[in-house]
Amino acid sequence: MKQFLNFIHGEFVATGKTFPNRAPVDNRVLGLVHEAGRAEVDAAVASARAALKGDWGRLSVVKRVDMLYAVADEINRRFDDFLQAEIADTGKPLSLASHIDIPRGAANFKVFADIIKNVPTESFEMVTPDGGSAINYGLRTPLGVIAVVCPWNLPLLLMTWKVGPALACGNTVVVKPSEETPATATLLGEVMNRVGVPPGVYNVVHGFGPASAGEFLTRHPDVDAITFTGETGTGEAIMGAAAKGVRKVSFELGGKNAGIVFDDADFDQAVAGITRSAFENCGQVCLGTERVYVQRGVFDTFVAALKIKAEALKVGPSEQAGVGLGPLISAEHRDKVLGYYRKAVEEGATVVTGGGVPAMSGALAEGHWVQPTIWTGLPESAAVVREEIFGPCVHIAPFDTEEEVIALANATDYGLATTVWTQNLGRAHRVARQVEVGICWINSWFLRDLRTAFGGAKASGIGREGGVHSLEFYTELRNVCVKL
Ligand code: NAD
Ligand code: 6OD
Repeated sequence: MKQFLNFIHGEFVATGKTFPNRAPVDNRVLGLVHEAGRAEVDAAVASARAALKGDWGRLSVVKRVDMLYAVADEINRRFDDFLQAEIADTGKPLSLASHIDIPRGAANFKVFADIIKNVPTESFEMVTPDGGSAINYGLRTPLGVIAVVCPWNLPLLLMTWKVGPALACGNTVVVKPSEETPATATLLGEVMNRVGVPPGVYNVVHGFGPASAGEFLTRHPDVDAITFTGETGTGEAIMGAAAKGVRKVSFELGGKNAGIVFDDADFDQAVAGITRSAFENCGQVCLGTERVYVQRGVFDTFVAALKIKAEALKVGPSEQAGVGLGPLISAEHRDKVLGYYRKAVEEGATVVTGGGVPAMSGALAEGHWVQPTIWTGLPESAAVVREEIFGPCVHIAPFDTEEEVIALANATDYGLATTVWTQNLGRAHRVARQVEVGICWINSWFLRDLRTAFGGAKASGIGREGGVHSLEFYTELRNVCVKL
């Protein structure tokens, strides 16, 4: 039986306590995860602290950058190992993991290595009271030991999105992957050792949130900052932990994202775009669209076209040719999503398509499958229109005017992302200015330039990462004033 071990001070560490890691496609046990207790979390944090004061802390930026390039190259050399680990843990289609998850896992190291090498700090010259002068310049110093707490939907991508810049800035990290997806974070430990990253720079502790590794780590007094991706409620708990010691936080949280389709949109492009934003990764993308608003003139044709697309999605295991939809991550999550499917009907929805569980044969019948689902006819107050479901489902409602749809899109506590479909340039810019979100895509979705600001407004997050914004979070900016 495969063992998923903690990675502490460059070594793989077993503990006396394990829990099973299950495959979403058929619920079989993939291996046993060794849960870290307080002792392992203490050891990981102490090792990370020591590395800051040791070889890693003394490394020049140029050498650090070379090492991060080597990490990226080694991920690419072991591409298939990462791919197999990720699809086993998540059940997502191989085509998706091989085009997005694993390449981004490598790119997250290269991009931030380039940014730390190339982005300057500020400098000001001043006249001093004695008529002389002084210069000021900014110096970026590492924050220290960073706790990185991750979700299960894009495990390698979202973890390295934080580990890449944290290490580029000279910090050390202790990662707590999701209990559902321990594999790729563990595998990255092998990569770190292979390319010579000093022990303690990258550590992994496995386990759950409350009363487990997640809480032990985020409450640890020797952790300097916490970067977290996950549910808004978990963010609230972690923020409470971070208050003790006034630690810095960066939060990427939940969403209830709107898709807006105007009647002047390129219709086929809009249908294809919303198909992706609603159903990719089986709807388990924080940026995904769960509320679609379509201008009344094209409403009926849009609903019919999206129905055809949803019904054409092939549901199946990762490696089967043509598969577009995998399972949900766990039995618990499937039950939650199916609970919303029932609630939609109770609240009076018209089920355009889906709403249940697809028939799967053999061992796959034990997997966590649900049908891609489209509803219409619900009021804005309905639970499935208000609450984040994180499944392959959308509610579609008609609208008449630009002002009306902006108000509808903004009528939520969340503020992560919006996708807007229109060929009217002026309208596109007007809407982008008024939607209360961190990311607004026009005629596109999940198109990523890693130099840009990424994060959520309102209950969808605190802070921005990406490009210089990551440097702002992962460093302490010191002003040095030199009297000349
Ligand atoms: P989650 O909040 O349940 O868990 C995320 C991580 O936090 C896991 O590693 C978990 O073990 C840990 N955790 C849970 N409770 C904790 C606690 N009290 N203290 C410390 N750690 C704790 O989220 P999830 O179910 O893994 O992921 C799905 C959620 O993540 C959705 O809400 C989704 O919108 C959100 N998400 C947001 C983004 C973004 O960029 N905004 C990206 C991906 C996912
Ligand atoms: O692309 C990224 O950098 C990113 N953080 C994506 C988040 C996706 C959420 O599920």
